[in-house]
Amino acid sequence: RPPHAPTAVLIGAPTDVGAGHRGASMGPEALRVAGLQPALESHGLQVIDSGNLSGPNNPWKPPVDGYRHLPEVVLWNQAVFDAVYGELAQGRLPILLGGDHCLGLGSVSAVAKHCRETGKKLRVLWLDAHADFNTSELTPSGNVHGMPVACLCGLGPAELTGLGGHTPALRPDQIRQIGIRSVDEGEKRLVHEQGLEVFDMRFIDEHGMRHAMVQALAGLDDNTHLHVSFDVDFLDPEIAPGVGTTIPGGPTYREAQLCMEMIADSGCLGSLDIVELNPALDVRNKTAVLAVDLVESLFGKSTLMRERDRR
Ligand code: EXY
Ligand code: MN
Ligand code: MN
Ligand code: MN
Repeated sequence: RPPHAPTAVLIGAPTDVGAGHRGASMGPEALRVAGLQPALESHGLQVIDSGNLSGPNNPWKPPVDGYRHLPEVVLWNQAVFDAVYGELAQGRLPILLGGDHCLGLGSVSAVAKHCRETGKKLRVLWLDAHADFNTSELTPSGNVHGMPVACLCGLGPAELTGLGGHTPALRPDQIRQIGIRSVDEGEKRLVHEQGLEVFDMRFIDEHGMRHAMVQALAGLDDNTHLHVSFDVDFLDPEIAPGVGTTIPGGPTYREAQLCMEMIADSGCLGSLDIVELNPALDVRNKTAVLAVDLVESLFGKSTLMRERDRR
């Protein structure tokens, strides 16, 4: 690692308040048990584990006005926002350990505010089986983990869209979605309407992960902050069963590794979410171990040489 590599900080957010299954609240501990910190340290990275944030319990109630647990979702996201923003302000690289993907809202809102204040460009890579672009009108479930990208683009309740004091937190052209293969009907229309750039599994089948990533990373420069929001259900359920919403036909082990390796090669990674890991549905913590393995690649572990040294 270059000597100026920032210190990474693990931030646990043990909640499943935005999910449709219980158990993602155990994600942070499963990632620790799988050895996330020593794995990153073995690649020369400095890592601090700041422990877990706290927030309300999951009331496990039906939707109200199209949202399940909106007040609790707001409180958790405020805690995540404050923690992620605080670490970025200190020049550290925050790694959010979810928790379900509703927390991407707090995390990305903090990154967006940091970038506005420091004059950095922002690119968000959303690695997911789902587009997470529902609204209270479109959602089939009311689960807010299906809505964070829409909220970040300003479509959602003011308590969530205004988390960082600037609505919208993101423009759709700052986002690239990768691995998508499950989008609800109304959600699909909204994704097209908003012009999100989506590298879905059909694209990856036809053109390959390499080409998808070349395009998703196009235009990055030294002044770009790259945020990766890694929903573990991005991965094929054959290799990653420990998630609440398995969707078949996801990236294989090597496709996922290549995705991470190419992000590492960009040299722009500035923050990361690891979300939706559900140890209650896992098999001997193997999905957590796989997530750690992939995150090592994201931070520069590679079998032989990095792309820039290859030439
Ligand atoms: N689209 C479905 C919904 O909105 O209920 C499923 C969303 C699952 C979201 C997951 C975690 O990325
Ligand atoms: Mn910074
Ligand atoms: Mn997601
Ligand atoms: Mn997902």
